[in-house]
Amino acid sequence: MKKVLIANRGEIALRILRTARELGVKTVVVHSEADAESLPVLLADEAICIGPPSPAESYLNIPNILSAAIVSGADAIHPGYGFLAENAAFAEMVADHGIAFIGPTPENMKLLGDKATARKIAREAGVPVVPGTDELASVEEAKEAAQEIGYPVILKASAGGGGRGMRVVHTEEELERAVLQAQEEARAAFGNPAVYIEKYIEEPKHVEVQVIGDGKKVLHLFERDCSIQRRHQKLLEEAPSLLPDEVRKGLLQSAVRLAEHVGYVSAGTLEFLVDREGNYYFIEMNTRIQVEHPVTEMITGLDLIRMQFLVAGGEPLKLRQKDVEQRGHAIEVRINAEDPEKNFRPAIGQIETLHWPGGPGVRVDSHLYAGYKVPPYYDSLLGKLIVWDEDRPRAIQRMRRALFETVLEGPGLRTTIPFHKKVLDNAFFRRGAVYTNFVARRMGGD
Ligand code: MV4
Repeated sequence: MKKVLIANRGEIALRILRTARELGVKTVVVHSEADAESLPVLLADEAICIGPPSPAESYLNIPNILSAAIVSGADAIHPGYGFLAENAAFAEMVADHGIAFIGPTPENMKLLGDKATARKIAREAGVPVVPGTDELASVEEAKEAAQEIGYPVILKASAGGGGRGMRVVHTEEELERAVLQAQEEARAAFGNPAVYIEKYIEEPKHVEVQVIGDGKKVLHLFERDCSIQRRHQKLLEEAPSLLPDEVRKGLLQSAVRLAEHVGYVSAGTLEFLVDREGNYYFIEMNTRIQVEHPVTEMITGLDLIRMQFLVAGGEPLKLRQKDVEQRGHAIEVRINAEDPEKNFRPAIGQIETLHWPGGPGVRVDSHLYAGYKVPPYYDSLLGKLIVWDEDRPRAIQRMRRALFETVLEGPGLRTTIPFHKKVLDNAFFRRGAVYTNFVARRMGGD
């Protein structure tokens, strides 16, 4: 692999660029007009403007991205996360042009991208799923299934995921309307009205397993707890989770079994819910590198993006599962340009004063620089602050210290830093009493 085109922006474009440079791979960064002064553009070997600020005309603009790859002579494309990262048609077109797609195969994406199909495959692979149905054929079927399962139930869009197109239903009276509305919303949002039903797991932990495959074998790189989220936007993640070892073991084995069952290639994440009795259920798989991958890198000492490059270059994974070691505890906080005092509404601005923390066990993944103007067209992530220490209490203390040092100020700029300081001081968080309703129940969120 001689030259990679990075089809993304912000901190993940910088993250990919860093590993490419260490591998001696030339970098081409595509960018919108709004990102012409971004750090990845400034650091790349080549930069190609692919369109106006709006994502549809730039980072989602397949013809322009493919043209940039051909014109620059890139022999690989890394999609990062979001945008085209899980777009099977894009991955197919990249391969059709003889360019390596650094990520899973289009088949992996098609199979696992449909949430009802992913459930079916999980069942075939003997992986526990939440009691529920495949795609609903009728409202009648929904009623019978809900009777069988017991209320509350949750309706989910097959083409949804990440919390989009979900609806909790508490009684049979509301079920019919809910099914019809969910189908309408799914058709409007995803062009696919298929919905399925699951028993609603009250107060679960949201735990996800990192895997990496080379098409022959799959390794797990342990798990992450992502329960601290607001409206399905993760805010703080940590590795490992706080589950008892026998539950963790089952979860990790299930994840590898499912990924091997589909011949999974590259990095991927299997999401599970774990109830208060320690029962774990597969709910969906993300066929991409994720924002929170650094906490896994910190407890294993591995470079996941590097592993993706090597797999995409045709190298079989050299590591065996027993070589994958886990040490200590890592925590990541997402620093967004949002105002926690104003219901997390966007609060962007120019970065006037910027001081990142450092010292032992502290990592900053951010594209910010002093004077950088945060463009309003994209997500609000300014950067991720990640810490590692020998155990969770020490990691919490280190994160509090790192946040204390961080200075990120500018006219009109507000960030989620004060929110994270409160979470780290919260007694329930400190003793690990963390479930998906943590923000709503413990932080007065919604
Ligand atoms: C669930 C659930 C409870 N029961 N499924 C699916 C997508 C993922 N990002 C969150 N999802 C959930 N699926 C069943 N059967 C709880 C969640 C969930 C959640 C749901 C509503 C509001 C906030 C949530 C935060 C994390 C997990």
